[in-house]
Amino acid sequence: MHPHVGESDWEEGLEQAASFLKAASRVAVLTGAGISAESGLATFRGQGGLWEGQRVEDVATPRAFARDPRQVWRFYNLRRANLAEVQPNAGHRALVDLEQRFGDDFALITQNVDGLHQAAGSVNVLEIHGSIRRVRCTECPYIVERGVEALPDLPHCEKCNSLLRPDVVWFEEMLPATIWSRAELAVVRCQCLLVVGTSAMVYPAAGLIATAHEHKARVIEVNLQATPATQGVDVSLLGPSGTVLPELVRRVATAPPL
Ligand code: BV8
Ligand code: ZN
Repeated sequence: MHPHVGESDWEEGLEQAASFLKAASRVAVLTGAGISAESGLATFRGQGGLWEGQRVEDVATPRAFARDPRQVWRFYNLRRANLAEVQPNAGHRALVDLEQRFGDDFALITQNVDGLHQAAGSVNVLEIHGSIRRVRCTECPYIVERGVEALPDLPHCEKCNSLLRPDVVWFEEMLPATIWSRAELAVVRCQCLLVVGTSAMVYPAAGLIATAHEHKARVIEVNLQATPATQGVDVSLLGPSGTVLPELVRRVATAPPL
């Protein structure tokens, strides 16, 4: 099913996007919840951005956790349970193929905390908002992978018995400095930034698109619909990433690497 743009502009858009990727020696990718939608995971804006009638921005905050840690853990334990039921989709897998073509000159920057890129086989993944597959202690340096196994309603640290929290970045919290600076560097040094399945509303992540422009990189957007970033991108491919990305990567893969 080709997205609703005219046959010719669709073909032209794909060819132009493929030519930007083929001309690049370094590529960076920025993904959002949209790339996991076809795996069956809800997006933020998809649910109208609401949780138990509250704005996600009000549940995923240190203040909300201090006020009602049970409610915040209900939010994350449900997302972990949903994650246990899903698999990466063709969009995730296409980015694995793209990474194979660019090797170390490739960085996958994700806002997603679902770990599906790594589950698909992606290697150089920068989780700028953390992961719900990890938990960390609110008091001691204890941090551990717990995958998607069910957790108690209010998990406690096995070292110091303090409250555990999901190892994610909440609103009004700083992003992990090392991972963020590696993400910024990858965008500053790339010739092409591929932006997939993000509403480009949350900062500083969305700011990476402007950073790419400032450094004369080509920007390709893949989304079901236009976003605040669409006006500024070089090519906007409107369609489901699980369909668009395999087609785009197929066209890049045919050309010999630079
Ligand atoms: C911070 C982890 C310093 C937790 C997340 C500048 C301007 C305005 C506001 C700010 C600013 N700077 C800072 C802020 C405040 C805030 C912010 O950006 N607020 C927004 C709401 C305006 N940023 C912060 O708080 C950041 N920290 O700045 O610290 C500070 C300190 C004190 C006080 C102030 C500042 C921290 C931000 C990170 C928060 N954590 N996630 C968790 O996941 O629970 S953000 C979370 O929401 C996601 O990680 C992601 O980043 C965002 C959701 O966006 P998307 O992933 O894009 O998903 P969405 O549903 O919105 O869109 C899906 C898209 O996919 C749609 O476009 C849809 O069309 C498309 N789609 C759907 N299906 C498909 C598809 N596309 C293709 N194929 C499909 N099949
Ligand atoms: Zn502890």
